[in-house]
Amino acid sequence: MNPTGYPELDALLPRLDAIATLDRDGLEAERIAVLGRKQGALTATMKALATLPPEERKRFGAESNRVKAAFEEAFAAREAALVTDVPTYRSTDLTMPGRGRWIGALHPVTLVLEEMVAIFRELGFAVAVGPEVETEWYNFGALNFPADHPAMDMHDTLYLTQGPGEKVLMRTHTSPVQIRVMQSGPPPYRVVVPGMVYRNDAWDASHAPAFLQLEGLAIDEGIGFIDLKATLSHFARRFFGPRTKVRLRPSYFPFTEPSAELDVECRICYGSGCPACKQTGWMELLGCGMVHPNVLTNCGIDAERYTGWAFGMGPGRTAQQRYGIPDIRLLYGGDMRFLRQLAGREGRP
Ligand code: 2NL
Repeated sequence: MNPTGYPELDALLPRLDAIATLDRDGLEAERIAVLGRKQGALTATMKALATLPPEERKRFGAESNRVKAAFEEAFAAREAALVTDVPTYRSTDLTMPGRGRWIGALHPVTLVLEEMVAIFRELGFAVAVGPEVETEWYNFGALNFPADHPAMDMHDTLYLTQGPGEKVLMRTHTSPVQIRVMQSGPPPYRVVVPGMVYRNDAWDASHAPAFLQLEGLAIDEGIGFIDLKATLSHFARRFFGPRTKVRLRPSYFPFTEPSAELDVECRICYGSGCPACKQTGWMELLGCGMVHPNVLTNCGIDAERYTGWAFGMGPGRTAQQRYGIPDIRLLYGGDMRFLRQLAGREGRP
């Protein structure tokens, strides 16, 4: 707009040009600052009109009205521009899918553990848990370990105390919990025990110093090896599928006699041989056996009257087998790109 020749009016003209740069809030503030009825800069100037001589009043009035009209036009133009420039209902694509958000998920090993526990719960097993710090007696002594068994070496076990008195250690298996169950009252017992166990092992492709274990125990009158075989074969087929081949091999543990290992047909190659099963066609699922009478006696149970079986397995190892994971560190390394592939449905965006 051209100058009016009136300094009071011309002083306002730079603000006219600046209107095109204002945002929504700035625009409203400027409208009040210039045209506001009480404090507006232009309004104040126009109020001076009354004090002027008549012909001056006419010319100044006309110029003031031109300035006012120019401001009103500029405010209206800027308001219209703001409506169409910023993303509003006009420019927003309402059909665009929302952004996916990772809300977290259970770890694949936790999912496998929960599946395993659910199968035993179907069969009437209860779940028991207990301390991760144990005495030497609960971890080894009660379980019929001979006094010089290599598992008790500093090399294999994380001891928390040294010197005289009973040693305290990180449990190397969850068996101490079953010992506590057996001490808590007379049989029958049918329990599974999930939990973390600790070994003095360095990380490598097949070892972690802390890992999950699931052990189980069934003690009653008249329980035999056939109950072990039937229950654990059922478990393997419920977990891996109804046509999964299983086999039992003789083994040795100090706390069971006889002892066995249960293998399932390799889930990767289905028996033809592959790196995951080291070309054998079989994968070791768990260790098991009839609870040694000495263990029952150690817990105050009449080993003439009661018999039973126990097992132990590693859900982390099982998860490796199921998904064909070559290195255990992939499961515990925290690389979300890897873990997301195996995460449960609830974790997906
Ligand atoms: C394995 C397999 C096993 C047990 C754990 C157990 C517990 C009590 C009594 C008898 Cl209280 N047995 N647990 C039995 C057999 C195998 O673990 O591979 N362990 C290294």
